[in-house]
Amino acid sequence: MVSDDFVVPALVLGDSIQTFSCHKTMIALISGNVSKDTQNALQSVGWETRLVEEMDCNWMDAKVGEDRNSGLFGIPPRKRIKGTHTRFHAWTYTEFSKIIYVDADYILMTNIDELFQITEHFAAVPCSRPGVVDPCFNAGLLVIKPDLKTYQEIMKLWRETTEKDTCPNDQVLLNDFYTPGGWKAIPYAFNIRRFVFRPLKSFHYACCRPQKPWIGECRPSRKEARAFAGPIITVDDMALVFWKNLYEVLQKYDLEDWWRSTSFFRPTQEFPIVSNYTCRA
Ligand SMILES: [Mn+2]
Repeated sequence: MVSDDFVVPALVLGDSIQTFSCHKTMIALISGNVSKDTQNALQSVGWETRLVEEMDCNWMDAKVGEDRNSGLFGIPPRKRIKGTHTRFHAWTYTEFSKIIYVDADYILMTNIDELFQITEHFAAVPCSRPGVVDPCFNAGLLVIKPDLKTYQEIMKLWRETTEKDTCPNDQVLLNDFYTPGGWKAIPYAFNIRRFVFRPLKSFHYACCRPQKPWIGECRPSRKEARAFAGPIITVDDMALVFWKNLYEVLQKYDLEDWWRSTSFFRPTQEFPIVSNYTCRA
């Protein structure tokens, strides 16, 4: 996390890990821009916060001493997502034999501890749904064997690619590093995006369907969210699941006062007299 924006999904994620996993070591990588209040909120659901250097294409451009947006594969500055490469720090945590890295916008729907049993050094979930041939993996869930040499090689490839042309985003870079044949593909159920798939072991609120619930214009009232008991048919139902979980988290970890002090709190939507949750298709 490189700002306070992703604290909301990180709380829901943390609670889902506490609920389903037998492994309770949860580390949130945070940059110096994350406020103390946000850190406290993260810690209250069980995250250990580790302060790390924020890394992204702007960071690398500064290192090579030039702006590489204009390269053949250049990403316009507005399209660059801040802090994306910060996840690379996970490779340096060699005190662990295995790490499951997940984005903050990911939640568990069941236990996924079996991923710790993977013997390969690196595993991920294909970019596209089963049946679509797409030789790429999504970087939102990565099973990593931490290794300093690998970390240095990834950083070297990043720098060289940037110097040659332009800064690749983190997912493109990792695909370049591990492809072909360098990654173990794990089932789609471990990183489901954009549609509802079974088994629903997890869900990743990746760009853009459904819209990331915590930044969307609409949200269900607390009453509506609490009343939702399934079934999960569409991605809109997954947005409802998100809110149901978040409202529960605020109670369970005593975060209500914190929530009300943030810009995320929208009383007219959360406690409406008449329901105005019209976002569901
Ligand atoms: Mn994501």
